[in-house]
Amino acid sequence: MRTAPTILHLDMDAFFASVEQASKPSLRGKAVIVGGLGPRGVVATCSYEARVFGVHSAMPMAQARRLAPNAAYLVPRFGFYRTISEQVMGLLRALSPLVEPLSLDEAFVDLEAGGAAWDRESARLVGVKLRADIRAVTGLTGSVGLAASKMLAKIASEQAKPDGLVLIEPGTERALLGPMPVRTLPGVGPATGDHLRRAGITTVEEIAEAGEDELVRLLGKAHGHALYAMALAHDDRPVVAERETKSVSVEDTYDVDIHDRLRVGLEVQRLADRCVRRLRGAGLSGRTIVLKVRRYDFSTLTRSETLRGPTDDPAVVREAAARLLESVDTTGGVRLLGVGVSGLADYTQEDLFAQAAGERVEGLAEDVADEPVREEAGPAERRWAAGIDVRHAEYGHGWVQGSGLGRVTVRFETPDSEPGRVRTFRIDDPALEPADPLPLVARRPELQG
Ligand code: TTP
Ligand code: MG
Ligand code: MG
Repeated sequence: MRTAPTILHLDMDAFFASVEQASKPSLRGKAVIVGGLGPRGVVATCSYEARVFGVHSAMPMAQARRLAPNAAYLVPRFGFYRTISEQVMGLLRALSPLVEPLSLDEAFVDLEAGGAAWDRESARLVGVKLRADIRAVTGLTGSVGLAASKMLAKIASEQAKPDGLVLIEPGTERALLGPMPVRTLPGVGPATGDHLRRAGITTVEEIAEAGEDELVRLLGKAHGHALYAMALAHDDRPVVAERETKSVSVEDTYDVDIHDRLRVGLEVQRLADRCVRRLRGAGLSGRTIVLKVRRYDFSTLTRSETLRGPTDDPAVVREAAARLLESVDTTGGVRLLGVGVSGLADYTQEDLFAQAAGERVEGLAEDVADEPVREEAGPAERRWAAGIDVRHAEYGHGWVQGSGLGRVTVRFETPDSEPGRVRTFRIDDPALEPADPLPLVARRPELQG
């Protein structure tokens, strides 16, 4: 293991919600909840102001509404989050050729590989400057962890949240980890945590004390061995640059459209198995399960579900694909089916046990606009989903605050305006149309690569 804290972990603070607050001045400092707003929707994330009410990611939206009835509830704008993510990742790539993104808002950077830092002081300076640059370019805050290993860098950024920087001095790792709950370690989810607790192990120090043999007995060879090493703060995993393969997928086109719903289901199961064989063959696991369906009329749609952590378990992929299929109308026949896994990782970061036991977090289909029409939401209401950008011929740029009963309420404001005024229109008002998001920060030429 290296001796200098030159592995950096960045994670943006309340990412989706912070982007919404930066876009919408009236929401700054307020409880903002982003997620699926339908009856079975879940919270993608919420602002720190909403977290004090107990709201958190993956919570059913109905429960969030009970806890924080006065919060702003918005649908996610994935395309825009991706744009912001690319800006952030660009800043990281300027630091080192070794940048390993873990999600839209999170990445490891090996600062030594790029010569950006070689010791404690140079690493800290890079972290401080990075946070300032992120703020200048995106208007958002991200938290930075610095340590001599990936595991500790990630723990450090978690401690730094929100809007901070924590550097873990090499040599202090074990003392720091000792009193922490076992759940702090990568690979320990709720199920493994329970399993360890029943064996009387609740802290990292107790894992170290139990010894490797006991861990292997409790958790099996691979998991036990890995966990014991982590508890001793041994983590030699290198930062690996973004892999070429972004997803592993398989698909089949049918000579004759498939009409039988049962048969469609069986095909999806078969494709899921084939996809997992490919995934395993490449030594990968993935977090997002994608189902692709092309219908008789060539209309093609994709549905996706994001698990709490990467998986290569065929049962998990099969189940997710089957769930996704439930939301797709196949009347009229199906011409092509595909199953894919993206969000790839080399190892299963989260809880293997839990996933096999079917515990998971249902993510959001990325194509929200493409979701099946829900009973209480007609096409017009969905067109004017809360949070999306609009433009009015007379009043300019704004966002939908809410809609219903044939009306849509729009707040007219832009990222660099004062909090704006609200106006209500008929949903078919010809002067109102959907718009693209506006940049969060007015372009500053000296900061653009
Ligand atoms: P996180 O980094 O886990 O959370 P966060 O950035 O919202 O908050 P924190 O300050 O604690 O880091 O996730 C990044 C984004 O990914 C998050 O803003 C929304 C999305 N997301 C989901 O859609 N579903 C989920 O279950 C989680 C955890 C995140
Ligand atoms: Mg985050
Ligand atoms: Mg994150």
